[in-house]
Formats: sequence, structure tokens, C-alpha cells
Amino acid sequence: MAYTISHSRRLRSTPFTRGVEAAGVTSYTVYNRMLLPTVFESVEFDYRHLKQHVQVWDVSVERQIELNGPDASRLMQLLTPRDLSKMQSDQCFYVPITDEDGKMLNDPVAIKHDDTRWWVSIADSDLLLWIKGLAVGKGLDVRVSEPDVSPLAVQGPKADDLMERVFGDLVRDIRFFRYKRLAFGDTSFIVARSGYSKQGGFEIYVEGSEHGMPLWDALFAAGKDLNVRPGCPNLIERIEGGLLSYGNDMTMDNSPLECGLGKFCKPAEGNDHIGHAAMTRELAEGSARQIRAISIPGAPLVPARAAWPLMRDGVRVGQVTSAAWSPDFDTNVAIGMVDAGHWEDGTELTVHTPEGERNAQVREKFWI
Ligand code: THG
Repeated sequence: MAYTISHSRRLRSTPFTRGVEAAGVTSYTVYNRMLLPTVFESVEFDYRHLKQHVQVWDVSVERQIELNGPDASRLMQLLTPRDLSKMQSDQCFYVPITDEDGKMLNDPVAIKHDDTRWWVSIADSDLLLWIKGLAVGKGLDVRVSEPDVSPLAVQGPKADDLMERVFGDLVRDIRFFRYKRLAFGDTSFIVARSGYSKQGGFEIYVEGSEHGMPLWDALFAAGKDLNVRPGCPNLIERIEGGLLSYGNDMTMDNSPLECGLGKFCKPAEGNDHIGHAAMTRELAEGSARQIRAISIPGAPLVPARAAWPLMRDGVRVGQVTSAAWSPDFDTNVAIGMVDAGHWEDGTELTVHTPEGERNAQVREKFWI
């Protein structure tokens, strides 16, 4: 099977597409109706390089939704169960977003500029439409739009060294999930210590597409001796680290509590989050299922294109939603949703993979 992609205006390119293609991207996935690189050399080569050196990732598919106006903070708190009341104007928060039934619509990073202006850095669902609908329906004084902002991630153990060369030594002072606005040429960008890997690093919110390639080129020129390479969110590393993928590991059928996101759902007094009643009910009654790390020993498995049933004594008790062979842990690492009563650490299950039945073990913790 070999396909090509038919390009058109709908499949928007990014400010970095020219650099990504020149650097030899070999696979893409579709995310927010754009292309997200998934492989450069090979998933395993990219994984080892990410853990040793530093990579530059085009994550423009993490689109920004801007809330701008007097009611911006009110709208933001309607969207999420996470308490935003003490959030400062230099912070980013990972925020579950739910509907009125307390089910996941997206799991973005929220960036607070000030009480009247926010960015919501979205995962793969059409959150703009839900936010616009809520703003209009509730009669709020706020504009909701998609600005020309594209995140570029710099990830890996040498990320501080590379970023210091391009943005100066202030980058080292940025704390986890905080940001600073730093100069680049005749402009400046928000630079946050965050990113979709456990290897450490930064995300640069590139405002103005025309600045994309100059920044890309500056990072590669500055990082030659650091062995900088193009990269992308890595399937193996993100499963080892328990970083969830909306649309894969969770969907609109799941609540944040089922997804293990309870620590991001501590509502403030008088929280008017739209899913508050449903979530309070689930907290009292307990969740029907929960996300768990799952190890699947044996030969390397193909990536999961569909959910793989998890069985116990011939009865279905869950499903595996992401899986990959881990060279570092010498097993297939996986993420799955497991029914109540079966999610204790060490529980032995059977998983039905496209390559046959395998033993699987529920784990309390992810690998990294
Ligand atoms: N960065 C930005 N936008 C994004 C992502 C990102 N939008 C889409 C997608 N990724 C959203 N999903 C996640 C999932 C996990 C994390 C961030 C975004 C994450 N989690 C940390 C963890 O679980 O260890 C820590 C979260 C915390 O402690 O606050 O980083 O990657 N801009």
C-alpha cells in the first residue's frame, strides 16, 4: 500500500512546512485538518535521538484559539473544571475541557496573557465551534478567533543549550509551564517551558507566519554541534511518559476522571464550569473505567489502528488504545482504558491484537 496526499487549500500548510519537507519528513498524520509529522528517520531512531540530543518540532497543528474581551476569563472558567482563579499572567495550564455531561471535548494548554486575553492551544477536535457557541449562547462580551500563531517545540536534554544561543540566557530562568516574552530579530515571541515529551524543553508561540522559517533556520544554524535534528511527538516516548492523545486514548465518551486527569479538576468555590454537576456526581459515585499503563511482553507489535479488546476470563474489561515497542524497557508499552474492578497494579489480562492474543499486565505507573 502506498498513498499520496492530494493537497489543497483545506489542508493548510504551516510556517515551517518548507523546512520540515527539506529535512526529510517520511510520515505524517492528520491533526486539526492539517499535517503533523510523525517520522523523520524512523520512530526508533527519532526516539533515541530525542532522549540524547535536541529536536525542533513543527507542532503548528496545536492551533491557538484566542479569547479576547472583558468576559474572556469568565468564558475560560466555563470551559474547564480546573480552578483558574489563582492563575498568573505568565502561566500555562493543562486544562481538560468538557461538555455539559462532563465528557472530554479536548485537552489543551491554556496560556493566560491577562484577565481579558487567553490562548487555548488545542488538541485534535473542533473546539473553536464549541467556544464560539458558548460565548454567543451565554451572551458574553468576548471575541473568539484563531490568530496567526504556530507553536514550534524544542525538546530534548540539550534544549536549554540550544535555546540560550537563540534567545539568550533568560530562557534558563523560565519555570515549568511558565513563559517569558523574548526577542527574536525585530519581533518577540512567547517562550514557555512545556512540550509533548518528558525530555524537557520549550514551546515557542510564533506570531506571524513570516517569522517561521527565519526562526527554524536560526535554531538549526545555532545547534549544529549539539546534533540538533527535526523531530515530532514520538509515539514510543509519549506512551512511556503517559502523555495522552485526544481521539486515541480518550474521546467524547470519556470523563477527565476516567482519563486520570482528576488532579486538573479541583473546582473552586462557586465554579461555574459547564460540566460541574456531572463531574460532582461522578466524584461521588466513582468512575466506571480508568486509563492505565499496560505492558504487553513479547515481540514488537504494530501501532494500534483500532482499539484492541482487553479480556479477563473471556469477558471484555477494557481496551488498549495506543501501543509501541520500547527499546529502553524491552517490552511493548501501551495505554488502555480498564473497567472498575480490573485496574489494580499487576492485574493479568489478555489483549486481542491484530497479531493474535497476548498477555498484558496493568501497571500503576507509566514508565517515565
Ligand atoms: N503543547 C501545546 N499545545 C498542545 C499540546 C502541547 N495542544 C495539544 C496537546 N499537546 C494537548 N495535550 C497535552 C497533553 C499533555 C501535556 C500537554 C498537552 C503535558 N502534560 C504534562 C504531563 O502530563 O506530564 C504536565 C502537565 C502539567 O503538569 O500541567 O505537558 O504539548 N502548547
